[in-house]
Amino acid sequence: MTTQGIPKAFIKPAGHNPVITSIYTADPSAHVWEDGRIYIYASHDIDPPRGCDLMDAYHVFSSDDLVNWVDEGEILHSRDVAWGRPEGGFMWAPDCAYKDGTYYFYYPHPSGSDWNDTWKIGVATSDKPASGFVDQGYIEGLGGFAMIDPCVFVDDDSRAYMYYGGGSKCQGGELGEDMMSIKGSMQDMTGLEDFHEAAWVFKRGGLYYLTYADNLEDNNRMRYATSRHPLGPWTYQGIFLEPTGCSTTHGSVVEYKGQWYLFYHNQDISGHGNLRSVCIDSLHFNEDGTIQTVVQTKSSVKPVGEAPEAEISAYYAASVSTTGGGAEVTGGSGAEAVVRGLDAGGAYCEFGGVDGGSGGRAAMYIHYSTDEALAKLNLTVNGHAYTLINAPGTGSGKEAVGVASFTVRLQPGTQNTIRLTGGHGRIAVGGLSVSRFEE
Ligand code: FUB
Repeated sequence: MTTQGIPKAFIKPAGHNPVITSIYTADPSAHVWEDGRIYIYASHDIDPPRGCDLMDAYHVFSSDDLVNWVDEGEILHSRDVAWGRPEGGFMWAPDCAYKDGTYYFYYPHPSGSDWNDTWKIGVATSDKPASGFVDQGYIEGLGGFAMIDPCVFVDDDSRAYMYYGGGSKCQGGELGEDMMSIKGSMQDMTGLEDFHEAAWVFKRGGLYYLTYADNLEDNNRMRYATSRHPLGPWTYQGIFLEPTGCSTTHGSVVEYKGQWYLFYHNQDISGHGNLRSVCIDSLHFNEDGTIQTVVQTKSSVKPVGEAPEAEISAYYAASVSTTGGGAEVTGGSGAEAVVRGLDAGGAYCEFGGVDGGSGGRAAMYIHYSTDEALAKLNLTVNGHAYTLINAPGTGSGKEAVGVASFTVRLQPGTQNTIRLTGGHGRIAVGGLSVSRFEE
């Protein structure tokens, strides 16, 4: 094992859509918090896909420049929800709000095996934006229809409003001071045309906007309506995101560093409607406050400001001693060494003695190359198998210029073992950078 030759931080030269590539993420709710960073709260599609029922957990991603995103790790899993569906899964589109030092994470989840009739809005809280969330139960007294896709909007006067809905019905109501109860009752949001799901509310220049997915079969679009009051009545305004190629659509509109953006998902990496990926594009308003149709780009948005380089705690280079089960090392014994043959059964690349510091979250940056359009790796940490990690194509060059990242929890000390096995396609692994989070 070596900690020599730590590669320079891997800043992407320009933006790309999708912006999150290492795992499949959907339903992005973006927020700018007091630390000036922007955070995406996303749901997680499970590979291989099987509908939306297996969606098991949420990840948070943060950025200073909209181009370089840090996977902050998993913040809540269905197994952490004591009141939840016994079989787990169904961790659908979430949102997060901040009030008086506490982050409130809202997520839809069924409380029973009969998932479609038992939706609840769960709440988990933390004093940090991207870790430490603990489930607090669900909001009592709601029910009666598909209560999915909660969105919480906190107004300038600190009053907070919750919206949710699926199956053509959208409701909104004011949250109590505790952010976990409803003042009065939820009411129907009127004036929306062809509402399907994915409500999102924001405010600009005194005008409230409610965006949502419509019902266009297998090709949902995003529509919006406006109002002078956070709970409507709403005036329908039109479509502002045409089909993305994915059967579902879901997004959030946010201002960051003086410009407006739409966060949404598509299926460009996978070609599969249940393996979605988060994208960002610019959003522009007309002088009368209406929204221009968002242009979906491959290049995403330009970086806004400087992003600090990733701080790498240690780098573990691939070598003969990291190789097993029939995998082989090529490229010599130095920084150019790569482990190949991981696509063969039983082959692996294993980094032992990985330093977890005092224990806790650490980002794994896997340096790789692949001439496949999309290769995949299995990541196992201390015997625990995580999700498949995507490794998008890097071309036929031999250098490990690709970086796939995933944040896990490490044990304190140097007894951590990270094992990579093939998940799909030819892939060469050059090394592993580990970046521990300061908790
Ligand atoms: O991701 C699961 C569901 O698909 C969401 O709750 C909907 O908005 C749709 O994106």
